Amino acid sequence: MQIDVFTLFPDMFVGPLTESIIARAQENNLLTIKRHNIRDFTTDKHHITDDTPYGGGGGMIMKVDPIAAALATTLGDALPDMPVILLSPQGRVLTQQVAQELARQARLALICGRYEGVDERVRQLFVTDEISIGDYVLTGGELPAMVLIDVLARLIPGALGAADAAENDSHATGILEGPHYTRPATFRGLTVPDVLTGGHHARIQRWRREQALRRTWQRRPELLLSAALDEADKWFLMTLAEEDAPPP
Ligand code: 4GX
Repeated sequence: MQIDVFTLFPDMFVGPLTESIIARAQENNLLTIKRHNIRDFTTDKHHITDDTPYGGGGGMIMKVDPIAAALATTLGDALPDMPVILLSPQGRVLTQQVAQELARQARLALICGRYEGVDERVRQLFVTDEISIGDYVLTGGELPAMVLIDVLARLIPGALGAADAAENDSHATGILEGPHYTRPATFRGLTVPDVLTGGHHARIQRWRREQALRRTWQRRPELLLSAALDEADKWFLMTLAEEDAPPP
């Protein structure tokens, strides 16, 4: 997968994308991330990338012409038929399902806005999809772009180690994960549940499933409405409904 990022702050991407799984995916040529500084595509003496809004009011708007030049120069013939994603609070909210849909693409362009946003003609001419990482306000689209890259990177076949497969993730399965333990067996008087040290694989599997269902019922009950549940899951949830009151 190749991701072209258009930003006024390309250096922000260095740390998060040069460590761990994303670094390894790039070294193994599973992922290529190209950063483009929108300011490099200005043609005026002062390299201006923003301007005041028509109609007045506060704030600054990113100009369309540097963004247009950056996209045309960098993407060239690929531009008309590749996804161009604007990160913004007005976009559809990123979920694991949205990520799985985007992960099918071989190439993506991400536009990171700053200030009050971008001239509407950026959307009209270039943007094919608009994504929000959640309902809160950030200072720019760079962190959202990095979140999206991170989510996509671990969905690329071969990017994760054999141990962690993306299929078993919380949110890929539709419910939350339950508790995990590793050594030591006792820490500050807190012990590992006996079932996990008993070596009975089927019992361990069932216990983990029930812990996951209990945690989902307690913390995110709405997820259970769309989760894939079998008869055993439903029976277990019936017993929970009697003991634990769901949150308001
Ligand atoms: N999920 N922000 C973008 C400027 C902006 C506004 C409109 C383009 C269009 C955000 C989020 C987010 C703040 C990043 C406003 N750029 N982006 N920025 N939440 O809050 O994606």
